[in-house]
Amino acid sequence: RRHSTATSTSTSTSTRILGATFPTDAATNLSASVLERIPRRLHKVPNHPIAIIKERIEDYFVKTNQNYKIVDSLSPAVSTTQNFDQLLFDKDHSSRSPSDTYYVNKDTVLRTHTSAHQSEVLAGKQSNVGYLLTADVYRRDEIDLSHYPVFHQMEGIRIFDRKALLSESSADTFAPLPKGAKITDPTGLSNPETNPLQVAHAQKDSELVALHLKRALEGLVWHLFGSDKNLEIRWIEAYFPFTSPSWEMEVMYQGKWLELLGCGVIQQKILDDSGNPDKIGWAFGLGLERIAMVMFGIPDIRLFWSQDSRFLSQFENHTTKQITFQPYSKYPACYKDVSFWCPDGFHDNDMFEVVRDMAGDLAEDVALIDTFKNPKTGRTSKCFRINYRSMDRTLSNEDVDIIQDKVREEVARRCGVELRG
Ligand code: FA5
Ligand code: MG
Repeated sequence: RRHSTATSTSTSTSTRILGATFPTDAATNLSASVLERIPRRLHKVPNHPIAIIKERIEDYFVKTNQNYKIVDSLSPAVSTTQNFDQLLFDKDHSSRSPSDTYYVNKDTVLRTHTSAHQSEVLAGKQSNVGYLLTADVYRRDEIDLSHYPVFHQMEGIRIFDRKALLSESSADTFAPLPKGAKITDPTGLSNPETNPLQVAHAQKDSELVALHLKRALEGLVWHLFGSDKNLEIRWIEAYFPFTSPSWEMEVMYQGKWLELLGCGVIQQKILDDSGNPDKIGWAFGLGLERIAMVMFGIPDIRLFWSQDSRFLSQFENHTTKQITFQPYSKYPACYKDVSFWCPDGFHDNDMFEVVRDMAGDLAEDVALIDTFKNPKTGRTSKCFRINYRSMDRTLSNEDVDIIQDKVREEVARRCGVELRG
């Protein structure tokens, strides 16, 4: 595995992340393009669309109960114990794979979700009702208009005293939903086969918590999108190792169902292990980019990282007017293909990462357009099409050729592929 050497704060034996030093080892798979994003903390940049959505969600929850604790400054470097084990992920769960997760070293990862902080914040007890935690999260993933290796999540947790569940849960004040609100929920409050209650929970307690959770999140969506009279939302069953029962909420956006969040009743073991055996509660995790793209009509996830005032200035008056993003340009795109024979263990995400490092935000999309297996040798060849487009200038064919050559060289060097043609 390669080491991170590309920022001034990294050497081949250690990496600095927000002032802390971590030794690197054979598990390290950080890339320069990802390390550069860590100090940006878009959720704390005034008038940035990610920060605007964060504040609107915080306002809503603090109105339902003023005791939520706000957390938004934790480092993204967390232990594998925090990111996976404390959340009851199996030892061989696929999201632990280095093709999906950035490893700082074998024991430390860049958090893949805000849930990584559940045990530590719950053990801290600074708030006895719950918290709202916003952070940048990191995943090795595909490249297109709605996927980026760094994005932002908000995690919400609400816990109740098990003995006072009824009174504590009814003390929260939810704004009524508008008449005619279009909400579809075929999932109910649990399903013994596909979405079970926990053995640790009485049915009526789990149902009360689930009802409170769904009511809180339906109210949230109407708080955020209430001016859209055609808004439609639906609930579907989901699975997470750290909640049961679990759900996802989707909204209808541009003719398709788009997943906004995952949620559920917190696994009692997590509350027990963090010193809260007398509590019961719910958790949700939502994607802030997803909401901002729907709410402001932002068409491309790369735009959130733009420092161009033609992007940022459009959000300055957000408290006084409703904002619809006006695209300021769509410069021409240029695509280039690269084909190669894959070695054993090659993962498409390894290729995507090379493109991120060599092309940065000039890569708009990378698509696998052809796979061929040679019947005689058993070797597999893949062809990827990289679509290049700048958000602020026209790229010349020569500019793109230079980047494409670097991509070819680097995918051969790092991934050990054999280039064709
Ligand atoms: C999680 O990350 C869970 N931790 C959520 C959770 C928290 C469930 C607490 C239960 C209790 P998931 O991987 O589905 O789940 O991501 C949650 C949300 O993050 C998604 O619904 C989506 O809005 C957003 N999201 C996920 N992947 C991406 C991505 N590549 N780009 C942008 N947003 C994403
Ligand atoms: Mg999901």
